[in-house]
Amino acid sequence: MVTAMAASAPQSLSSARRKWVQVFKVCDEGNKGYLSREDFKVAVVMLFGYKPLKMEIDLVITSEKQNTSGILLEEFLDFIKKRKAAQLHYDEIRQIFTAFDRKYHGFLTLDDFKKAFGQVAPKLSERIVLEAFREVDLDSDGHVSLRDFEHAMNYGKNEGEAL
Ligand SMILES: [Ca+2]
Repeated sequence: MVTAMAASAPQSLSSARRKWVQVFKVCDEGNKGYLSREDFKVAVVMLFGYKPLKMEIDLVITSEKQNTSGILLEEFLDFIKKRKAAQLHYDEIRQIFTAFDRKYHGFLTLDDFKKAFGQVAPKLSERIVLEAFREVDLDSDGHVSLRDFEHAMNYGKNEGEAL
C-alpha cells in the first residue's frame, strides 16, 4: 500500500532527465561518450525543433572547455536546463532591448548590441558577439530590431527560414 505514494513525487523531473539522456545517447554517434557539433545539432533539433545557430554551438563548446570539440552528458543536460530557462525570459529580453535602445529607434546598433549582450551573457567573447550580430542582422544594415534581438537571445528558433 505504500507503493502509490513512493512513485508519485519527483517523477516528472527524472522522466524529463531520462528523456534528455536518451536523446544524448541516440545522437552520440558511435558511442563516443560525447556529442560532436553535428551530433549536438541533431539533438537540439530533436528536443527543441530548430537548428541551432553557430554561435549557440560555440557558446556551449567554448564556455565549457577549451581543447575539445565535444559536449559531455553533464554539459548537455546543463545546456538544456539553461535553454529551458531562457524561454522564460522573453519579457526580460524585451526590457533589455528597450534599455539599450537609448534613442528609441526601435533597433540596436552594433555598439548597443554589444552592451546588451554583455549584460545577458558577460562571458561571451567579443568575436562571438560580433558573429551573433552579423548573423541576426540579416539585411546587414547595421541595425538589429527587437525581433532580431529576440532571435539572437533565444538562440534562433526559426533559423533557416530566411533561406
Ligand atoms: Ca538589420
